[in-house]
Amino acid sequence: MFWRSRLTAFDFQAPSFYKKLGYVCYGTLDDYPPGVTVSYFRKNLQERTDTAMPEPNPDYRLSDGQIAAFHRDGFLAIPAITTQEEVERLRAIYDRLFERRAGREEGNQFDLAGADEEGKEAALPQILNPAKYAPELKETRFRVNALAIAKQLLGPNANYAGEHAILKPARHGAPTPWHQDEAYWDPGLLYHSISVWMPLQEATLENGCMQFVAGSHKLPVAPHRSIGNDPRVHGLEIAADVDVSGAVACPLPPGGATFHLSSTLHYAGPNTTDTPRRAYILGFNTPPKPRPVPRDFWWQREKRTARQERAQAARTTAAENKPGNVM
Ligand SMILES: O=C(O)CCC(=O)C(=O)O
Repeated sequence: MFWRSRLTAFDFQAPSFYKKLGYVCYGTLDDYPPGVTVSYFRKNLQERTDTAMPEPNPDYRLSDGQIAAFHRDGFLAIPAITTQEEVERLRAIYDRLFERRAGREEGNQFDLAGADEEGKEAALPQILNPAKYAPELKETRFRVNALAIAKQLLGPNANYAGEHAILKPARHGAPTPWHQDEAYWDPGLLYHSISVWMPLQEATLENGCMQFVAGSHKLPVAPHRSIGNDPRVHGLEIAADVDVSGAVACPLPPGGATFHLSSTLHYAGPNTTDTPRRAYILGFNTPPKPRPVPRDFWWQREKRTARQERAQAARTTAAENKPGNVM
């Protein structure tokens, strides 16, 4: 979209200054007032999709260049996907969910990078499906704009596929090791899927911004294992020799976003700063299809986590408490 800017400048207002800024003079009036020339300028202003603070906009558009870069590299970063007002509101909800340990009993809040023992501070706390515990998260500009972008990147059938929140506590938030998201998922399915990662404060190299290996989305899913090769840990790390020397770090302002495919190799460093690093992540996909030849993700069978145990116990209690269930 173009906007037209117009301005008027007298001689003593240095019209040459406006020419340097790209304004075109389309007329002058001499002796107005006597002895003074007035110049009329205009300029077309192009809306900047890279810095606009988007309102909820189901028609939000990436540029052709951004879409091509995403398909070439397997990731993309933009400086704004929602407003600063919304970031502040989300940050308050986010902190409340972690403080009250929302989802812990159901196995939906746990330590992604540790054995998740009760009473031990988590190194990398994660909440799966935070909107289950704060339904207001379903009504955000972030969600509307992320879906609009997902449709451009994956096609019109793309839809919401889940969400999570990963907190790196101040000073001791653990790194999120190099991994491909698909290593967590069903090895029998063919995915066409993206994650939209939004920081709720500035994301920097020092507090754990996202980093990606460009082009890695074209590689198959590499062997993974639980972090530290400890099957009690939910989080995965790549267990193959991969070259990450050319990784691209994506620092972002609050409310910016990165997009990556489920096979793109990525990492986020530890948080060495005095403030928490909060990331809120939405997933989108087109309906997954069965793979002609299923893969073997043996690392999934090895896991024995406290989170799985809590989830199983919660399912058993729910089944026992179902109306009509006589013990
Ligand atoms: O926020 C992080 O530390 C890592 C996020 C991540 O791995 C993801 O969104 O896939």
